[in-house]
Amino acid sequence: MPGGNAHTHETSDYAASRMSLGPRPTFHARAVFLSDIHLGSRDCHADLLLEFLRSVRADELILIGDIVDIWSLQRSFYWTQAHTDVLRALLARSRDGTRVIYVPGNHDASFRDLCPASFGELHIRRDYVHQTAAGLRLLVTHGDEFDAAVQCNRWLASLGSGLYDVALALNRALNGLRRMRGRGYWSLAGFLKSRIGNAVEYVRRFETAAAEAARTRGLDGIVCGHIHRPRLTQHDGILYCNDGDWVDSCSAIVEQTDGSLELWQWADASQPASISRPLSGLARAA
Ligand SMILES: [Mn+2]
Repeated sequence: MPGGNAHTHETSDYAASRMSLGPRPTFHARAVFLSDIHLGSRDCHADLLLEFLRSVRADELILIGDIVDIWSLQRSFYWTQAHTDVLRALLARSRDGTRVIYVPGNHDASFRDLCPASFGELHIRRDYVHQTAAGLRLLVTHGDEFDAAVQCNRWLASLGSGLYDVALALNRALNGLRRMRGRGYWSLAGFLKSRIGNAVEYVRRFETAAAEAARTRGLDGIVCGHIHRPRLTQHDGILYCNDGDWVDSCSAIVEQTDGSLELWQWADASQPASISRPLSGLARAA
């Protein structure tokens, strides 16, 4: 494994090479959903997230858990200036007119004890209902509450999480090589996840359980994170949005001012210099 400084250095160089291609215009969104940032973990792409935060303004910034990885910090302490900068950038938004909603996840579950609480325009909630400009009402929750619905085999699940850590370590090494050869970020973990049968079944069960939770509450859809699998789709008429993560896919769900929802992937291997790319869009009249 690379040392902490080496990793930070590489990430900074990569961000700098992208920034040198010219300033990006600031994009205005109605809402931005982010989760699974995992500050305090060496896999967090804090530099890429800072780039993203500098490029997007939103009326509402919705943080859906695992923002600070307290589990990882307890195992081994890892923190860089970029991690502090991300926290500062998120808190700064709550002071400059952005309504910030923070729904804690399982890796930052200690903050659940605070729910509900408000500090100016920073609101900490156990869950939340967001209404889009198109009138859709979406349940916002981290998603670890659906673990029970998908874990038919605990042994396989814990093996899966061990393998996932190995894939992330390989991912770091691979992207170090790609940077040396002038190539953009590419997600090995994402590639593997999309091709392993058991993972596909796991994701399907998770999505079904999540969509069902929204349906039970009489809502139009759900925005969640937790499984690090960015996706924007429908399950039997219920909208399922997963904003992915910032340890692997570097993705966000973005609501445009007209109410359409998009999944953005910030680091794009084929177009490393591009402004984030809408993968797919979906809008439905209320
Ligand atoms: Mn989680």
